[in-house]
Amino acid sequence: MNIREILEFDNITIQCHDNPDADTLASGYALYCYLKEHGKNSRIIYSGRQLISKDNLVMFVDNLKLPIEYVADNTKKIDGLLVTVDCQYGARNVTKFIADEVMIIDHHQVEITDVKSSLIRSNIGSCSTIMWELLKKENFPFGKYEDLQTALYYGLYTDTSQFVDITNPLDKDMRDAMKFDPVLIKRLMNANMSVKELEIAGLAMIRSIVNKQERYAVVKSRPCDPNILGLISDFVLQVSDVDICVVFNKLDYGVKFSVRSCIKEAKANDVAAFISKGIGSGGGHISKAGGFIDIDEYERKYKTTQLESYFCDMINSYLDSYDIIEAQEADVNISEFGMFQRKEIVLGYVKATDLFDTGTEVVIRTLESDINIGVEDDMYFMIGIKGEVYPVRGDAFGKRYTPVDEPYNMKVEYEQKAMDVNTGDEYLLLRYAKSCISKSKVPVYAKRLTRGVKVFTSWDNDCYMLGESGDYLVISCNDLKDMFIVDKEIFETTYEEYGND
Ligand SMILES: [Mn+2]
Repeated sequence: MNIREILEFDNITIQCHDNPDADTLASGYALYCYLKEHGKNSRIIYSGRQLISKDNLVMFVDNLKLPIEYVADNTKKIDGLLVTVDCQYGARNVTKFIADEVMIIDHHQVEITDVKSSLIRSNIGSCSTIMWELLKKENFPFGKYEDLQTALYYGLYTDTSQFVDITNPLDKDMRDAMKFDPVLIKRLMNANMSVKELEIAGLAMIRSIVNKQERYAVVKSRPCDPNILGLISDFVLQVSDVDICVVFNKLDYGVKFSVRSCIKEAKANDVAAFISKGIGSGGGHISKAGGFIDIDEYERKYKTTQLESYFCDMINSYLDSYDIIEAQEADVNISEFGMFQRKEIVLGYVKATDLFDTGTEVVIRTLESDINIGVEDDMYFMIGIKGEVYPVRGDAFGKRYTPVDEPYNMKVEYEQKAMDVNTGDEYLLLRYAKSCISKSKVPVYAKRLTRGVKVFTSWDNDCYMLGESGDYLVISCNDLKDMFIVDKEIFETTYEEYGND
């Protein structure tokens, strides 16, 4: 779907989901501004049983002068094009209007498949982010629309529990690019909770389940704005018997949950991914994360199991599923390992000082994560076969790789970039990357994991590397303390049995 298609219509109606939130309002407003810029008139509507009443949303609509209309009667046909934003035409959470043509722009799980003009990107944190990218591609003059930047920023903020649940780099790009009104954003952030939600939070905490033995808590809340879940879990994590906390509630379209962890043996984002595996999505940061469970998938798999028991079972199972290895102290039985060597593979590289001065603080953004690093002389940014980027320092580059004078190309979902933290200058790494061939025939010990493992490596004792069953534990033959996890797919394409020429 191309956003330009919309310009072919003369009558355009933008519809937000019922009981609108900031993300659907901001997305609708973005499309409205785009059409206005192209001299088109459009209207933004919503329907459903309730008028917008939450303080932060009323403030949002009033301050940004959002031209939104409430349409209670859905029996009148809509002339021209109807675009549903942050929701899917025909889905439960949006009142259905009959229209000549229909289009969908959304970021939830795909629910509706019979609308041809659909752009649904389920791995993006907010629909505001999708709108931002669509408009950016059309060279939309964001500078002329400061209110819109504030709206999109707040749309992402509320949809990702205050940026905590962000996993996609595109969301980070939007967050970093918006020149928002700090005074309004601060007021909105402090009008987050209604008195009713304060009560809901209090009641939820009274009924929390605490497992003192395993040191976790599970809290069920009545329906409320999803970001209230994060506030409750921040609070409950401060209980001395609690190291991991999960707070959840059931909404019309699924179960939202928030995860907090204060121990290095369990990353909150891993716990969130574990809980939602196969039936939803979850992720975020090491200490704060969140996720979503699709209620239909859940019921198909777990029938009538109470959600409280499900969450407790999943946390117990998570805590049981991984062995923990401290590389510094580990005494590994090498006889269970095979000997392997790296194959000659082509990788990409960029010499860091070709882009930045020595000492520059840089963030490298990839699909997987943000890496903060200080540029050193003789530092190279390596681009691996799955698009991962990692630094190689000192003389290691010359020892391990032979440069070839060819550009390096690969297909990626998100183009990795390096950004100067202070100036904001950014470089898409693939545009500068050249090829090199790994020449290491140095043997390593490796073993296929039959169970999950968390390895605290000798160079990072605070943050484990996670290995699932099927991945490989690799140990340097020269240094038995030098051990790490290699992803199954990467291992099988980049390693071979030792002695193979
Ligand atoms: Mn949304």
